[in-house]
Amino acid sequence: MSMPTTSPTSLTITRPDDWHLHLRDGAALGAVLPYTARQFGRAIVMPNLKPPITTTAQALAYRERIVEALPEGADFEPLMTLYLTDLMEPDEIRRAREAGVVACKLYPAGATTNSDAGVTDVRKIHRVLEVMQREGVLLLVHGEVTDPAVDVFDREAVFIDRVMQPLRRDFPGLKVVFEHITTKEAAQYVAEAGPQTAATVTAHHLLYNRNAIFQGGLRPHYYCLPVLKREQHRAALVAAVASGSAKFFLGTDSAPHASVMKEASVCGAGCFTALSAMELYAEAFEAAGALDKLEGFASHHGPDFYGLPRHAGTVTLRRETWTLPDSVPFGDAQLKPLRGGETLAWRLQP
Ligand code: OTD
Ligand code: ZN
Ligand code: ZN
Repeated sequence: MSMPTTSPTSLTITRPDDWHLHLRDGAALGAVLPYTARQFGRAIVMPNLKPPITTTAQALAYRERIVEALPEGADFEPLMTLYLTDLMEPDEIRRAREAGVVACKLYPAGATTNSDAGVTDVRKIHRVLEVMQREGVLLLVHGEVTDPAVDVFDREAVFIDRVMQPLRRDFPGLKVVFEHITTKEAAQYVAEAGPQTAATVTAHHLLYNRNAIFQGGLRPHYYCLPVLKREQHRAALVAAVASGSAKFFLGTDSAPHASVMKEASVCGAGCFTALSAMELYAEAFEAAGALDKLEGFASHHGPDFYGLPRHAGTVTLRRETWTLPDSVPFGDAQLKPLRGGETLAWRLQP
C-alpha cells in the first residue's frame, strides 16, 4: 500500500502533559518551571529532591512551592508523587491518596540521581504496594538493577527479569509505569504486558543512540540515566510509539543540572529538554512518518492510563526553523538545553 507523502506546516493537538519531570526546588525550580508550564498542562513531578519527598506533608509543601513559582496567568497543574524507601509506612499511602498524590516512585537504591534512599529490595515494600494496589495509587518505576556485576547497558533488560516480572505477578492489579524505557526488551515487555502496564518514553531516547555521547569527543549533555543505548534499541522505541499503542506516552525526564556540573570530571546524569520538549518529540515522530500518532502519545494515552480527564484546549506546532538558546539562566548558574545552539524544525506557538 502506498501512503501519500504529506508534510504539514502546522499541527494542532489536544494540550499535552509531561508524565515524568524533574523540577528541582528553590531558584532552580523558578528557572525551569516556566518552560514546562508553557509546553504542558500537567506534569508528574518527580520526588528525588535532597532530601527526597517521602511524606504527604512534604509533597503538599512542595506542590505549594511549585504553584507559587508559576508565572502569572499560567494554566498548569503539578501532579505529585512520593519517593518510596524501605521504611515507607502503608498508612502514609492512604494519607497521600486522600491528599491527591497520584503515584509513588520506585528508585532501586543508587540507580540514578538522588536515589540513595531508594528501595534496596522490593520485598521490603510489599505491604506498601498492597495498599497502593487497593487505593489505586500508581507505581512509577526506574527500571534498572544496580548490581555492579551487571553491565550499565544491560541493567534495564536484567531489571525486567529480576524485578518487573515478579512484581507484576505479585501485584496484578497495580498500575505500573515503566519509566523512560530505553531498550527493545522494555518496549516489547510493555507491549505484551496486560492493560495495567504502560511506559513513558523521552524525546532524547527517541532521537539519539549512544553514539551521541561520543560524537567527536565526550558530550556530557547527552549523558543521562538510563544511558542512551544502541541504534537497534532506539529504533524499537520509535516503532513502539509510532504504532499508536496506548501503552506508551510522553515523559520528558527533563533533568536540569547546572552546566558546571555537567561539564565536570564527574558529570551529573540528566538531559534538560523542557524548553523544547514538544519540538523534539515532533521531530522524532516526523522522522518516523508518524506525526499523526503524536497527539495520542502526548495528550491522550497518559491521562487515560492515569484515569484523569484529557485537556479541552489545544496547542499548535508550526514548521518554523529556529535556534535553541545555547544556555539559559539557572539560579546563579547556567543551564544548557539538549541541542542548545542548534536549529529545530518545529516551533510551539505562540
Ligand atoms: N535520569 N537524571 C535524573 C533523573 C533521571 O532516572 C531518572 O529519572 C536527575 O537528574 O534527577 C537522569 O539522568
Ligand atoms: Zn529514573
Ligand atoms: Zn527522571
